[in-house]
Amino acid sequence: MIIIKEATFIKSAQTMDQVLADDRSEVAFIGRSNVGKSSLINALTNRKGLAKSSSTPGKTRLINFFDIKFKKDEEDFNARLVDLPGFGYARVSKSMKHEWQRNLTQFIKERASIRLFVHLVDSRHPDLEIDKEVSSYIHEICRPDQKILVLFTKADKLKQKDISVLKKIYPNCMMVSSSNGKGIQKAIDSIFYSLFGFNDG
Ligand SMILES: Nc1nc2c(ncn2[C@@H]2O[C@H](COP(=O)(O)OP(=O)(O)O)[C@@H](O)[C@H]2O)c(=O)[nH]1
Ligand SMILES: [Mg+2]
Repeated sequence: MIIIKEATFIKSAQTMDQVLADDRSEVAFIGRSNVGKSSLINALTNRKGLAKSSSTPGKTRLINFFDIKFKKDEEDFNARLVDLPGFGYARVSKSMKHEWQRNLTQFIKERASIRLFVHLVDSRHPDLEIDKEVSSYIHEICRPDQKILVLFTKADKLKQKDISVLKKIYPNCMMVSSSNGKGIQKAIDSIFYSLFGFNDG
């Protein structure tokens, strides 16, 4: 079993010169405001207040860094979770062309240590234009040493028939719920194997 045994908030970078040195394997979380990013980071790390979750979208903080330690078979593996608030929003909104949004795009494109992009999509609204744009963007910039994982959030809100419909359209989709824990262990495993390259399964 793989667990995240340590998780520490390191800092929120407001400007690009505040970002951490890229010295560990990183997981970049991308998704529109309110999709459940902070809640998922808390669920994955099993730390309730680690990432601040709220129903009001926070747009001031730019990039949040959390250092984590996985444990598998008595061995420790260091990694970092990078929360990118409002990334998708920044990309598609014409009215938001501030410099930091260009910087954010540049960060995502040029950050050497990102090994995995986790794109969060609300399972109740899987076909939003903003998510299509984000998806095509990350596929466009994704390097050979990087992977992309799509997680459908808030699975607890779906009825059985909604789940069947989603699975028909996205046969291998991973659904998670930070509320009831569904899919969380699978997501941890998937993130771990993407970062550290063991054979999955
Ligand atoms: N039912 C349900 N609600 C969730 C889940 N994850 C997050 N939420 C709620 O959705 C809202 C936004 O969550 P948050 O994690 O702050 O989203 P963020 O803006 O993407 O960081 C909050 O009111 C959460 O309580 C989930 O798995 N199930
Ligand atoms: Mg958040």
